[in-house]
Amino acid sequence: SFGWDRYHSYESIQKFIDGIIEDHKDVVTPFIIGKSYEGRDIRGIKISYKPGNRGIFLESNIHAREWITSATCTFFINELLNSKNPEIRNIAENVDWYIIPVFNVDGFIHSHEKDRMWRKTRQPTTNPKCPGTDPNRNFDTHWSSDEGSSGNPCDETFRGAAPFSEPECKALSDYVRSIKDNIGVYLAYHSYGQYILSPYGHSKTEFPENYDDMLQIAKASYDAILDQGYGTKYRYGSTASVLYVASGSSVDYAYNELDIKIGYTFEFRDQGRYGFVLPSINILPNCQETVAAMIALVKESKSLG
Ligand code: 0X9
Ligand code: ZN
Repeated sequence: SFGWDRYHSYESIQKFIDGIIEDHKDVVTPFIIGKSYEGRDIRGIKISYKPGNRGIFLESNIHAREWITSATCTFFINELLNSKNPEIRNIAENVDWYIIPVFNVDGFIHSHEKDRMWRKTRQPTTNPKCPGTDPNRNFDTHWSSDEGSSGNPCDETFRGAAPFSEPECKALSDYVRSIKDNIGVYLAYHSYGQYILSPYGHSKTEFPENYDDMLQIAKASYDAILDQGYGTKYRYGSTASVLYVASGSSVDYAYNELDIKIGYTFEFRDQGRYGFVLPSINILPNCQETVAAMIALVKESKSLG
């Protein structure tokens, strides 16, 4: 059966999602944003307990090898629907959650079946030896900025031949645009490094006009993670100032082009000892820390209005 003691295959995660949809028909609505390059459906679920809630959008596993992200995302879904903890009930019932547990489906399967360290999509490029584009550099915002992405198909941060050359990214953009008036927060789950990153990714010297608000919310999440008692320390701030320059990401796209004015990239455990190949003993603690971070994030962003 499905559990959080190990990592699961794509098929197993799909079955988990099917079960969730079946068991919670009254509050869960499945959606499909489109198809991957290899023709698979990119699936998500909307969790809504009542009309009129503001929405939070959450994508996970845009990078194929970051398995801890979909493990944590499925745990979070399960908590939203089944937990009796009043703080979790509060964020489940007073927010509309739009969640895509495995965004880069082709890459995820490739990472499971062929190459554990695969990051990108699977669409061919101009170089037959180097397929795949970094989907988190393919969004149409500061897309050609040289420092924040690569023009070389053999690089891990290849931006693609054009903005939205990847059907997955185009589908995500179209879908989020269609619901953007309901969305107050855009979240992306990544690993690793233990960071809570806000826009911008494209510049170290420019900051969003509401950067202070985003720092305040990030700090609340940081505190909540530390409070879990595992000694897990995150760092927070803008992507470019605390991590590195990265342009054309989904979170920056949502911020700059879709007017979703709160956005974070969560970089989960660890800080490099195991990196992307995080031992499964970490899954549950990472899940607990993330649920605490989500509770704090919702609370703090509400207090800002
Ligand atoms: O480089 C990335 O895409 C992310 N790090 S990762 O190691 N998971 O690949 C950071 C994304 C930063 N996000 C923004 N530019 N907003
Ligand atoms: Zn990533």
